[in-house]
Amino acid sequence: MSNKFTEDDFRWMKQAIELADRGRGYVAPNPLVGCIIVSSEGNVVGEGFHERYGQAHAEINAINSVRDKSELIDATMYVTLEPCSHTGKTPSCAKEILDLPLKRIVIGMQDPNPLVNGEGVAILKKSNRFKVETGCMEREVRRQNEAFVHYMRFQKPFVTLKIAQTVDGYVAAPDGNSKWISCEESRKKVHEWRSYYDAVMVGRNTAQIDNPNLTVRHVEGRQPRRIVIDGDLSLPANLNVFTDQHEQKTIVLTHNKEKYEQTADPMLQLLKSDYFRGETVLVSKKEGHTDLNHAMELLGEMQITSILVEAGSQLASAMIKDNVVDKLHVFIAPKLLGGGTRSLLGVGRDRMEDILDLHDANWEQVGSDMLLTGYF
Ligand code: AOF
Ligand code: ZN
Repeated sequence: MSNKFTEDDFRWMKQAIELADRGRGYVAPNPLVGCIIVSSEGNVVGEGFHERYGQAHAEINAINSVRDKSELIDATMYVTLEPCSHTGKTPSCAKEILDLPLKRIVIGMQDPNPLVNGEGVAILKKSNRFKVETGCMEREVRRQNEAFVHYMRFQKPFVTLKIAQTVDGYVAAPDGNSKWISCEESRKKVHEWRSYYDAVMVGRNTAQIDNPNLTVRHVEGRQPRRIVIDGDLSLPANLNVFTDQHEQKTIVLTHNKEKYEQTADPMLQLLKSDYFRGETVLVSKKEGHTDLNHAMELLGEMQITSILVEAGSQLASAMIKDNVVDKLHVFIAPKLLGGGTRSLLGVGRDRMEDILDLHDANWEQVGSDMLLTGYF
């Protein structure tokens, strides 16, 4: 890391990152952004974050929060993401900043949005009015916006797979029951994640056997969309995800063209008493199954930037095999079953040379469980 940043810079940027995080769950498909303005005397005189999708950007909220504008003279602005150069739903932040008597602008990372992508920094630098420095705590801000960065690069959702297993690698007893392997604290954490991701995904077996709601209940937070892969489009219409109060947030992915066309006909739909008010999406078929890569492409087009997969072993394994998983969370409970359903059934690796080596792996204790987080 370059040494152009001081301990104070890190301290203020850390505060800006923490502020940005308060928008989690509410700003997608846009990024989390936080901004702190520190006076020449070293006091925080303004702060703001991107609170809701479509609303004011962090920099503008921070500027507007400054009560005595004279405090802006020779102040430093800390902003986690490069100020935007474009006029979108709001005017360009870089251009708004140009009018301020600041001395220095410290930026976490360059904006990967092709509409900005260095242009914001160029506008600020060209003015020759302030010192502009990028890359302060870049690793942390990239991680914070991992879904946004991924979505900007691939136009596909950032996919996290969650597994809750016993020490000996089982996710359900031989009778199929999986309630509960992980501890209460772990389950609470999953609800928190649900509120952060744009959507939660399961396959047909989980939808049918567990009949989950996939809602946020153990914590306060935004309800995610729910994606069910029902290749043949034959799941019973009375499942929770198809009938509860969030029914309209459910997306069904199918490769059954014939049945899909029936659901697409509004007249036929209205005749049904159990008419599903969510969305059904036709995905291509690959080796008899829903093509997962195509599914991700289509979900990306629907502006779904992040997905938490809470699938059973079949879909989880298929997703790893098809290379659509970006991040893995495994809860390991201090319990043994000795038999039942394994967490993964095979991910297409037969030789040690092909082993899937997670990077940036981290272990933490959650209640009585261990939680592994790593990246593919
Ligand atoms: C945000 N919040 O605090 C910053 C953003 O559609 P718009 O006009 O809201 O512009 C969205 C883009 O603006 C976004 O993708 C990112 O590139 C840039 N910066 N966006 O929503 C913010 N600073
Ligand atoms: Zn902006």
